[in-house]
Amino acid sequence: MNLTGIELRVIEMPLVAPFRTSFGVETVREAIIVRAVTPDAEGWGECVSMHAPLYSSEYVESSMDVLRRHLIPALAGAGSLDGSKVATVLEPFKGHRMSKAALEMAVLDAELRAAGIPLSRELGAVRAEVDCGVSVGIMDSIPELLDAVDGYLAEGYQRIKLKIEPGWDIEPVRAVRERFGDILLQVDANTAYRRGDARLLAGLDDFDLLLIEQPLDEEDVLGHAQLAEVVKTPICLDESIVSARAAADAIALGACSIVNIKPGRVGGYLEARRIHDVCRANDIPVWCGGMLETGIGRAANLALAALPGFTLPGDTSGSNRYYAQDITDPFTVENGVLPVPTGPGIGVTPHTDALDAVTTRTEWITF
Ligand code: SMG
Ligand code: MG
Repeated sequence: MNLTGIELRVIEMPLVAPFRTSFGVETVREAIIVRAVTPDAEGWGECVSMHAPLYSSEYVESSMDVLRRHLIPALAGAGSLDGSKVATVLEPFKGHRMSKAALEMAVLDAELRAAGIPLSRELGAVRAEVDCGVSVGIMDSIPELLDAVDGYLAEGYQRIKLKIEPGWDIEPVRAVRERFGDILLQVDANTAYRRGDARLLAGLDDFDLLLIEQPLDEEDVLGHAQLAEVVKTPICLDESIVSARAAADAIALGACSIVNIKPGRVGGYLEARRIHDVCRANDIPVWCGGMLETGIGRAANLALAALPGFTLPGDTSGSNRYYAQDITDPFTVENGVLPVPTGPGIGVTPHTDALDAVTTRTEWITF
């Protein structure tokens, strides 16, 4: 497959409500939409880096820079391309996995659309719909949190994830457990704790949580293994798992018994599938994380979440949890599930008007 060129668009989408985590408050999702143009089809990708390097080291401007200056020129010089070749061509460049993932996604989507194959089939999906959970941000008060959780449960979400940080952990978890009883409940700390917090975190064992996600620093894999000796609640890793090798190492070390898979964090959907395979071979359940994606990233995440090892509900929520107006047809949660797209490639296409309305700038790079 020969590419004609690649378009990069920076978009800004207002969130329906502020989303607060241990690393900051999001009110607008700034992201990059990638369009890979070939004579036969156009493919779409979404780069999940955020406006500031707070979740991980990447951020929108670093992604734009590395894409235009290094990654896209390397692809342009690589001759005929398909999705499976992208990671190899980009391998000499260290890091920048979210940027690489967006390019791979766009090229893979173009290839699959041209061939008429859905991404879900290409990845090995076994389900037509995906169980949905929702990630609930840190709130100003417990009553406000209980209202938010109540609303999501009424919408049918099958599990609730609470964002936690020191000072917002035991009490909100206790309040949600007491008020809503036997729901599927888990927490995510986004690296907000230190090894010395093991006793405090063990206090969460009273609440029968599915998992504690990424309590310690991204690089502190050994710390997570030590924590897992003290805390009974299963440890799930997010930020630390940047590749299939990192997953295999973390599992071997006993640092996690569950893995959150985010394609952007690991360099793409093909590496995400390899992580799924490593985890499945080790009997480690996985679930699909979220990065406040537009309908483009959401569609592809649903394809991934339909693989057999995704046995826990993910952060794949309905479009209305994020955006009043998405750039694709919205995904609507019904009976706690979202449908896996069935069309070729990622199965959705952004609406030109909606995409234009949120685009703040566009760059075109000819191959
Ligand atoms: O897409 O629903 C979503 C967000 C889910 O909590 C979520 N993501 O660490 O898992 C995580 C966070 C990272 C992004 S927070 C702005
Ligand atoms: Mg997380």
